[in-house]
Amino acid sequence: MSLKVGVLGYRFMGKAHANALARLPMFFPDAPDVERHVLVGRDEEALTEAADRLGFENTSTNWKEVIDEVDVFYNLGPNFVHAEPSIAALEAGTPVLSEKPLAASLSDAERMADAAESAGVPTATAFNYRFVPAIRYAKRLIEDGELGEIHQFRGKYLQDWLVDPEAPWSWRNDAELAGSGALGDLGAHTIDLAQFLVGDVERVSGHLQTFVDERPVEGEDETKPVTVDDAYSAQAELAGGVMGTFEASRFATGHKNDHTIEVHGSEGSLKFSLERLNELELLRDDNRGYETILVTDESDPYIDHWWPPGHVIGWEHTFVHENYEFLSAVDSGEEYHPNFADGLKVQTVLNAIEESDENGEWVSVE
Ligand code: SOE
Repeated sequence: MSLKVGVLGYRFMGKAHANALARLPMFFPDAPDVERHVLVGRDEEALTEAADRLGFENTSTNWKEVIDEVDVFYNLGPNFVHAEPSIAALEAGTPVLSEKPLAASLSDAERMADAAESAGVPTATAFNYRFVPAIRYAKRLIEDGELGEIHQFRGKYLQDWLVDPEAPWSWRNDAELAGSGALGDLGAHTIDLAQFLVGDVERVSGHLQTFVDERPVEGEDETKPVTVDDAYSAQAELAGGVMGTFEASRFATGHKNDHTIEVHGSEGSLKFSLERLNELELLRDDNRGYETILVTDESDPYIDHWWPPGHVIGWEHTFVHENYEFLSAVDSGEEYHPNFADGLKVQTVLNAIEESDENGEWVSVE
C-alpha cells in the first residue's frame, strides 16, 4: 500500500519537496511507495496549474478536509501557517513534516511539539542541510573523535536578496507572519547544524539589525513596514563549553546562498560550504593545512543511490535524502530526527537571541 501525501504549499518549498517525492521511486527503490495525493492552497487557478506540473492527483482549498484523509501531511506554508494545520493533523494521528523554522513564535512551536509528543507519530522539522552527505560525514568524524576535543563552532549564512531597498515587501519581512527575519529563516539552519554536529546551545548574546525599515508592496502604490531583522549575529556557549559564533544576512552583497560552517577541535578542524557541497575541507596535520575531501564512496551514505563517485549532486538532493529518511520512518514507525522537538530546541535559541538583543544581556536557553 502506498503512503498518501498531502502537501500544503506549492511555491519554492512545494517544488523542492514534490521533486524529492518524484525522485524516490527512481533512485531509492527501498523507500516506501508514495502517492502525491493532494496539493493544498488558496488560489484555485494557481493550485490547479501547480498540481498538474508537480504531479499531484487532487487539489483542495481547505486543509481541514485533507488532514485525516492522508497518511502524511507536509506543511510548507509561510511560518504563521505552520501551527494550526500541523496541530490538527497530529490530533488526527497523521505524521507531519513542517518547514523551518518550526513556527512564527515560541508559543506556537511549543504547542506543535506538545501535539507531536501526544500524537506519538513521526514528525519532521525540515532542516534539509542535515542531509548533505558532507555534513553526515562531518558528524561521523566529530563523533569518532577525529577532530579531538571540540572547542569552537562558527556558522555564517549569507544572502543578498534584500540589499536593494526597492525589493518588494513580503510576509518574510513581517514579525507576526514570519517570527523573525534572517535569524529565523537562515540562522535556524545554522543553529540546527551546530546542535546536530556539536551540542546544545546553552546561552547566547545576540544582535539584530534592520537596514531598510519599509518596502514597496508589489503592484500597489504603498509601502509596508519591515518589522524583522535583515541580519543577525550571536555568540553562544554550547554544551561542554564549546564556543559558538553564528551570523546571517540578507544584505551580504554578492552572496546568494552562502552557508558555511567551521569546527575547530584539539586534533583538527573542518570547513564546509554549501556552495561546494560535494566537498569537505579537513585539517588533521598543521604541516599540510586543509585537504579537500571529495565526499564520495564510503564517506557518502547516499552515493549508491545516485551516480558513480565524482558525479556530483546538488541542493535539491538534500530534499530527496530528507524525504527518504522521513517517509521511511513513517513507514516503519522508527524515530526520526530532526523532529518537532528538535525544531522547538532551535526556536528556543532563536527566541533567546532576540531577547538578548532587546535587553543587551546574555540569555540562558531554557
Ligand atoms: C531564503 O531565501 C531561503 O529560501 C530559506 O527560506 C531556505 O530555508 C534556505 O535553504 C534557502 O534560502
